[in-house]
Amino acid sequence: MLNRIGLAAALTFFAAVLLPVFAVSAHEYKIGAIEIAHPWVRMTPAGATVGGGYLVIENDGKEPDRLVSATSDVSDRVEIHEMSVKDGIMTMRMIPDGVEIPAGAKVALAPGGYHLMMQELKKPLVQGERIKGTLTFAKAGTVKVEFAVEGMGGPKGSAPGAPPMDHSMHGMPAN
Ligand SMILES: [Cu+2]
Repeated sequence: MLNRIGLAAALTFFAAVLLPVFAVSAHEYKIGAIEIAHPWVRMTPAGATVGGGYLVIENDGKEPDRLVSATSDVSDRVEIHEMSVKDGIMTMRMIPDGVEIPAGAKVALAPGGYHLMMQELKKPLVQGERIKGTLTFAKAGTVKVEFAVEGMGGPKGSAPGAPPMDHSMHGMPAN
């Protein structure tokens, strides 16, 4: 049996081992000049057919690049959407050309703005799971990523006031 000192030493050891694991939860990816921070999707209720995906993209290069497409293991396809509010009316549209990432710029796909839309979900997105997928950039190419499935409020430390986004309207094929 562990005495107190042994237990303290054991706890210190586990803290040292586990802390880097927690740090990894803010996961990042890099391809060419493009850095991708914490791709995540919001958990979905059972029966939901779409899920919203978010991430921050930084272009360290001297030329603009463009996020042109994405895939996920849990959906038939992934679309790139933009949500905006015009004259008090929320609109959502698919952006066929993708999202430009200007040279030296950081672009956030976040609730209320640009986002990825996983269409025709094959299963509910469960908080705590990771979803495998890919992101393709016009210049940098394709990078494999994992989307962390977060709770309804999104990841801790995400922009305050960002409203939970209702993607139910995307159930219509017209979207
Ligand atoms: Cu959308």
